[in-house]
Amino acid sequence: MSFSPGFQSSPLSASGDGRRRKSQFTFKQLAALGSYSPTTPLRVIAHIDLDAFYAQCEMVRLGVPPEQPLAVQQWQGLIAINYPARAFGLNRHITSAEAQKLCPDLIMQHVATWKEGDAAWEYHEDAFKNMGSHKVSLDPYRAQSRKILALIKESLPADAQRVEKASIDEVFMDLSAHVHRILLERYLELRGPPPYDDPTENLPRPPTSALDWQTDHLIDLDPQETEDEDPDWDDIALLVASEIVRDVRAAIHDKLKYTCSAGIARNKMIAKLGSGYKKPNQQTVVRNRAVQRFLGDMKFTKIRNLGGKLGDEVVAMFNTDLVKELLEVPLEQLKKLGDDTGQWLYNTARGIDASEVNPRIQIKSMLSAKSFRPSIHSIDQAVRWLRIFCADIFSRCVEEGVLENRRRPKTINLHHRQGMQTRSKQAPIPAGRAFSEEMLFNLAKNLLAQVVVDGRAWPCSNLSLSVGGFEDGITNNKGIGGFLVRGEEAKAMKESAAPQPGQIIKMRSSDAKRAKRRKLDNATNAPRGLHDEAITDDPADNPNYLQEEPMPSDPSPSPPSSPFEPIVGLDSHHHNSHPSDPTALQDEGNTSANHTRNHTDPFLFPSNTDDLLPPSAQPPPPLPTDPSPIPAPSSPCPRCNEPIPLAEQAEHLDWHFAKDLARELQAEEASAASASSASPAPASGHVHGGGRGRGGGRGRGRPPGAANRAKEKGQMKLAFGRG
Ligand code: DCP
Ligand code: CA
Repeated sequence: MSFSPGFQSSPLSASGDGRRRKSQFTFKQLAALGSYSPTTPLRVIAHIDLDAFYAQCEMVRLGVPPEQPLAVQQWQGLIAINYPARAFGLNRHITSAEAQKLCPDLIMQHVATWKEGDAAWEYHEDAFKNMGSHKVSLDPYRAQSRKILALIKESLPADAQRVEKASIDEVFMDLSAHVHRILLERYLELRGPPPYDDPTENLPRPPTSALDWQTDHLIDLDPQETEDEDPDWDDIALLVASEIVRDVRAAIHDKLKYTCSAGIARNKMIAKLGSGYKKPNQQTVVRNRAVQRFLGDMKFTKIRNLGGKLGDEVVAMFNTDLVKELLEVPLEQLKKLGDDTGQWLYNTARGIDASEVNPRIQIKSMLSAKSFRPSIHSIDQAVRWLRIFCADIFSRCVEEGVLENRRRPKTINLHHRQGMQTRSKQAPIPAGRAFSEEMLFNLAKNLLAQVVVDGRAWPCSNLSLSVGGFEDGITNNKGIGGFLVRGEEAKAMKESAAPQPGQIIKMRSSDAKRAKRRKLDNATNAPRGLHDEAITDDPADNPNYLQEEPMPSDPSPSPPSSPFEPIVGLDSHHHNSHPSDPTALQDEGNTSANHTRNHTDPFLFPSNTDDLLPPSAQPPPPLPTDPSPIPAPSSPCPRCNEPIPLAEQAEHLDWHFAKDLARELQAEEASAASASSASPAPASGHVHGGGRGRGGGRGRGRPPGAANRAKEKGQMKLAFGRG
């Protein structure tokens, strides 16, 4: 590299005649564009957001013309409203009945649902009446999302694309390398080499011809800038990017019939704000010289990662929600939120965001959940929901490539809510065998058995199943390593084992650290893995990521806010509220159910399995000491000989069954621990094998003595049999 003080680059300022002789950008910055440098000022990022996405999915599926008002219904609420319907004042906060009044022509299409016990989702006409027995399926929308993503990738050069799926209907594209290529093709003067071989030399000025932004929305320039100023290469780069985006959007519309909106800017944050600026079916360019004005009047709570708790914290701390006022807060003050968060906020307010578009962000976990109103009261019901959760999760795992062993989850978690208490159970997914829905189902049932054996499982107001710890490129042929799951299993079992009575719910320090790290990731915008459709740390940031909870009419409390950071050690037998607390027993309606069980004290199950009454209307079961004038008909339990009311026998047997299972698991754990130094056991001997035998139906359907069979070595996995 040569250097001559006499030939230094011209400064950024205007020359004597008021016009720059050279670009303010250097050859080096241009080259950095070709290699996706996140810091070059020439960088070009686009964000695409589908308009009224679920509504468009239904319009395309049903062949509805573009001007027809349509909304997607979930139970009694609306979750997506197309733009023709929005013209009638419809929004997500009104009910389906109100919507119909405002817009009599409205087509309301209910989302597809899984019906309790079914193995496939469907569009059920009466789904809206059946919130208690149906669960929403987002599969149809995920399928469309995949098609759109594939088309976007196809529309861009294979060797110069970076596309990140940001949610079910959003993608980021780093167009830098693509734009760099086009710039060099179109403008010979950019091909270099730089004068004196010095990459810090400024580029020549671009031609002064007016830029044709076509129908793009251009954000007004910052107050100190004027449109008279000739464009520089950053403007040209954005212009080229906007052409690319226009073509991508046209392809999506021509081939798949979807409209979308886009934002084009120098980074992800501004691009995303840009795509929401004008909707539907439009694109907005935020030139570098317009960023300050664009952000200034904005509420920072609209910015990515500031929509939730962090945003609230910032508002509370600095008493404003405007970017412009945040600009006046010194960095030191912002650092009261933590060094990294403060620095991130400082940059964000100035439109600085070097976060990368990451095409490899991958799903880390998947959740399938259901809140029950009314609560469910039996293993039968819970198992029917587990069947759906497993079908749901399995189909999503297939999309992730489990069948080809491209990716595979390592753990399965069950979260169970009873009254105020949430319990989590975790097990490893054995690595050495084929991944199947049946295997998931068996693992899930065994986790449920552990919850049941701990007692006080019913009534249950929320159940969710998740798989996590996805790993890449696991093959079936793992050799001896494939059998080394026993130690892992033993560890997971240990973690999920019931604590001693009185043990309090607590977070392990490693969980606390993870939580802290997550918060930081959020704040620093570090690329994170997705939890399926990116279940976020703060669901408020991304309502569309949730599976079941965002419906406006769902009065259920939300599931554990972060089911993927299981709170270990919370499997207490004891209710975490005092029994006299009326709210503690709200689902039970009877305090007599609140007692613990042990071997000397014959237990009773709190729920009544009388199928003739809805669970919430069922009377509580009598206690043995209950001076009830008409004793319920009972017969001795074949296991413990205690008199058990007939209606409760099935559940009573379940309890024995689950208890046996837990005992076996503990024995397995102990033997695994002692055998850990010995040669590994074959995979077929695993506790969590699944699908290896003849388990019967559960409870009532199970012949007497079925519970005893569970005690046979290696049969615990069959706890509730198939289906
Ligand atoms: N969604 C949901 N519940 C919410 C918010 C969204 O189920 N509370 C679903 C339905 C939406 C999809 O996620 O169609 C995408 O969410 P968006 O926020 O992007 O909203 P739309 O795509 O519907 O509309 P817009 O045109 O404003 O992007
Ligand atoms: Ca959208």
